[in-house]
Amino acid sequence: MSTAGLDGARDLLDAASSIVVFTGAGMSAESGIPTFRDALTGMWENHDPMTLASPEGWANDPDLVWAWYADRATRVRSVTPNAGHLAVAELGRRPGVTVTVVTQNVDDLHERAGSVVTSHLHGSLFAPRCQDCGRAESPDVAVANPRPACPLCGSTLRPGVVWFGESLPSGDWLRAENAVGEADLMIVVGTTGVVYPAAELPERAAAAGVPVVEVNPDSSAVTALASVRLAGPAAQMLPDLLMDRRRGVDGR
Ligand code: BJW
Ligand code: ZN
Repeated sequence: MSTAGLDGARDLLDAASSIVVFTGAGMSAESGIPTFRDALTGMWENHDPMTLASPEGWANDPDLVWAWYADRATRVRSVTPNAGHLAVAELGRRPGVTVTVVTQNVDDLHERAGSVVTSHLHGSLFAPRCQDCGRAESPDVAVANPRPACPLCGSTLRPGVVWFGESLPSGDWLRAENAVGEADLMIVVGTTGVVYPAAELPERAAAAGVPVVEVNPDSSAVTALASVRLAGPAAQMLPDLLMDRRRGVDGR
């Protein structure tokens, strides 16, 4: 690991042609979405997100768990992408580079900033489905509380997210694995890097000799794998990383 900073990261970016941007909750923090491990705010502060985000939590109290997700979906709808999301989208429009966005986040802020998201590894707040027949419901249903019954079979709808112990959506996972296998640079933004199998992705890149740039104000499990760490918030560091380095000199 080194801390060569912005110059080192820009050199890696200039040399790269196939970039995976792998994001976690810190990516959306400056949009006003609490990170997963900071999620104990307001009326939810007496609840453990690790319990709410589990099949056991759902089985114990689906009304409570649904209300938590409806509240989070409502909050996401009320905020906007931050400068970090916009920088990732801009990177995706750069000629000569392929950018694959792989996110653990269940919000839609990358899409609303203009990125195509290749993998939502942990699902989406806006993809409720029937827990029995699997019928997909409209995104608007995600903010309804109490939850309506499945119009097809009358059973219970559930949030379209991936809980602990559940498998990741296979297409999303395969596309992420393939992109990492072909990448020559990985940018990891705002994740503690402890939830598997997602956390394998930067491990695989580093093991294959692919440079990893980490953007995170705090150190994480990714830090030891990173060639460069940009120790700051995503909404500041990502636009700085993409800025033409001459701009700082000649003011263009
Ligand atoms: C900033 C910032 C700023 C702040 N700018 N940065 C033992 C060993 C290994 C694995 C396991 C194990 N025991 C069990 C497992 C498997 C388990 C797992 O990994 N557990 C670990 C916790 C140990 N994994 C699973 O169960 C997965 N499925 C699976 O393995 O299937 C196979 C299987 C089947 C059957 C049985 C067993 C296995 C599924 C994992 C699903 C994770 N789901 C969640 C909830 C999604 C829905 C919801 O949102 O409610 O996904 S958990 C939660 O963690 C969420 C996140 O996507 C994920 C990762 O969190 P993330 O993004 O890292 O966020 P934070 O909050 O932790 O960190 C924020 C970071 O941002 C920090 O670093 C800050 O510093 C930084 N930051 N501000 C930049 N402005
Ligand atoms: Zn149904």
